[in-house]
Amino acid sequence: MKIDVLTLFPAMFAGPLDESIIKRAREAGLLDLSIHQLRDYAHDRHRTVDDRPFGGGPGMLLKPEPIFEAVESLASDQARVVLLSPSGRTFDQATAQELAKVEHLVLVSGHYEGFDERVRENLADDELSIGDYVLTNGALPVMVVIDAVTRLLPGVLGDDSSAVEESFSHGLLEYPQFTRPAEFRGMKVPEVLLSGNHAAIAKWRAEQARLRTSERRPDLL
Ligand code: JF5
Repeated sequence: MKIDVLTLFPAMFAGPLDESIIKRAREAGLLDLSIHQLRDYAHDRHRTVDDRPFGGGPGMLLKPEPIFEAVESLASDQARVVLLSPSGRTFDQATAQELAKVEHLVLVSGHYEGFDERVRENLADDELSIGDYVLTNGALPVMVVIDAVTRLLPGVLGDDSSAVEESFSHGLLEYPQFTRPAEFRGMKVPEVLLSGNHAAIAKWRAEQARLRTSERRPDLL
């Protein structure tokens, strides 16, 4: 998969995407990632990327011209162009799976009060939020999407981790898990997990997953 990122803060991307599984995916040629400075597509003396909103109001907006020029120069015909901002629909695992099927993604990081509406209406295919909070810019949300999508690309995860994916996809939170020692500072592992009774263990885990989900994430039930 090819991913192009448009951002005012390319330096934020050095580090998180150069470690662990994403690093290996890039080295293996499974992910071809390029980070582009949006300001490089502004051609006035000060390389202006923002301006004040028509009609007044607080803050600045990203101007349409640099974003249009950048996306038009980067996007192939089969590219999916996605904006990241708090106004998007909420990114989730199902969306990650959809995006993982696409050949080419162009991810545009929001900033300031956001995008000129014409970017949304005539350039972007989709607008995603990673949750109901406000960040200083969309670089972290872009990295979240890259991470969630890349681990779903064929060949990126080993077989062990793929199994974890399966257990998450039953739609409940994970049941409590323990490893050795069986007792640590007086804190004991539940007896059933040491019993060797596989039917009882499966029943306990199912109950615990359901209980935890109803307490923490009733919206998932
Ligand atoms: C941003 C205008 C983009 O804050 C976010 C965000 C939160 N969830 N998902 C994205 O993005 C930065 C802020 C203001 C556009």
